[in-house]
Amino acid sequence: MAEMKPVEDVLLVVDVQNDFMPGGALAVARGNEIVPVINRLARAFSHVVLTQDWHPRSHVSFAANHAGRKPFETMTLPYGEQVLWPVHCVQDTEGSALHRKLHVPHARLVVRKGHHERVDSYSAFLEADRVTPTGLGGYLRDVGATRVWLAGLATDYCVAWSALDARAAGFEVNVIEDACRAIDLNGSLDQAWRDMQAAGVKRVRSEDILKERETT
Ligand code: VGL
Ligand code: ZN
Repeated sequence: MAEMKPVEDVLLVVDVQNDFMPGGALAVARGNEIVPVINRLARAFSHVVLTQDWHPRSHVSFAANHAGRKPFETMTLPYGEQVLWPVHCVQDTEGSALHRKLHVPHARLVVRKGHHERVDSYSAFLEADRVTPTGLGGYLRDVGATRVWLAGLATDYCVAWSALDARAAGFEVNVIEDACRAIDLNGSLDQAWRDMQAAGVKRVRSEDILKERETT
């Protein structure tokens, strides 16, 4: 019989970057409200991983790189349907920087995704071609992680895709709903929660985790 492995928790903080904040290039409504929630959650986890959306300026997901296309339209690319976004999270710009009030000094790893010019990556695990790994799955297996807790932006894109891929990779997955905010484009938020529920992703609230994990 296989040996029982102890539960190893990792908090995965997705894309808490300036361009996703109110006033940013791809603003998520009330995205700023999650920063203090995440700071508090992070203190209850010894293992935290951050992600950054990290695009070259020539990135295929930017409407501006397709003649006659506008942001929030969709376009068929070799790997499937792609939403065309405003230019956002360009590598090493103010917009791609983490929110300056995000305070997670003990974060162990920052995963940058969406760096391939021709392929987007909402998921922190697999790029949008659905075959190219970012390496995060291997990292989490290597460090013995068994359970992943997700927070960040946006619920219905990068958080949901990461949650689904984490499940597919065999992790137990919880999305902390009040530590996330959504873009909600054409019903994408409802769809994301349906998909996550169907995949066995649990929907939890930060107060429940903090009650259990915070010591005085
Ligand atoms: C995201 C759209 C485009 C996200 C990133 O972080 O959810 N959404 N790039
Ligand atoms: Zn992006």
